[in-house]
Amino acid sequence: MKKLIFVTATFLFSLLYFHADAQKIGTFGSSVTESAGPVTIRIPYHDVISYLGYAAEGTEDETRDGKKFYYLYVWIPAYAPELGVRMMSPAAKEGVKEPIIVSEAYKEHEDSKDFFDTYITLERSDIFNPEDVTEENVNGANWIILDSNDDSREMPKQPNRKKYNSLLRYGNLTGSSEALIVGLYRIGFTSYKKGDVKGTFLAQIGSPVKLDGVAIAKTIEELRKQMNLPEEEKK
Ligand SMILES: [Ca+2]
Repeated sequence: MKKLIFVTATFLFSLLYFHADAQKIGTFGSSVTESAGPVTIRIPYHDVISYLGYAAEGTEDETRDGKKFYYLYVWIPAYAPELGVRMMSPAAKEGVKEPIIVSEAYKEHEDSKDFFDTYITLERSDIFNPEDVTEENVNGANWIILDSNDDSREMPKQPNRKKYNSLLRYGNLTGSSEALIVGLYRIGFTSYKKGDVKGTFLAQIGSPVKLDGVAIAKTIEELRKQMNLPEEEKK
């Protein structure tokens, strides 16, 4: 009971905290909930990996339906019952725990106040073996959009006080849909609005089970490095 009271108090405190400062992000809760009286809390993900990035004009990976898409590649090395993906702009660092992957673009624009209305997708490729993760294969891969989200009320407000940050949970943790199989995934991020996307962002991937060997990177070269695969020969 003591633990429950503590959790409830922490939850209520975090609500106040969010209200006081929109630029902080709380723990990343899974689909599994626990009720303590009138308060229902989400059980936090066991593993959370964070990525700090910066999106700017001319750095997009692809234009889809007039929207400039940026991708983060994710290698899932073991069956995952659920994955949570959330994204906020501008990036918040306070309270974000290791492991944090800090992109070069972020390091260069760390102090930028720019932000954008985020929109995320979780996509799965037809690449299921680590050896097949090559630039050529990834460029020719077929991608299926598993889920997407524009605005989540669970996320902190943006500096303009709008709740335009994004969050999604995908999997069968609560028995609703399919689990995530081993393979290459990507998170697509863009702005709800068409046109230029500019600003810092924090992207997080949460898993309810320990996922050793999960790799997240902006490029396939970086991803291969994290997966302990040899460097590809430049053609
Ligand atoms: Ca949005």
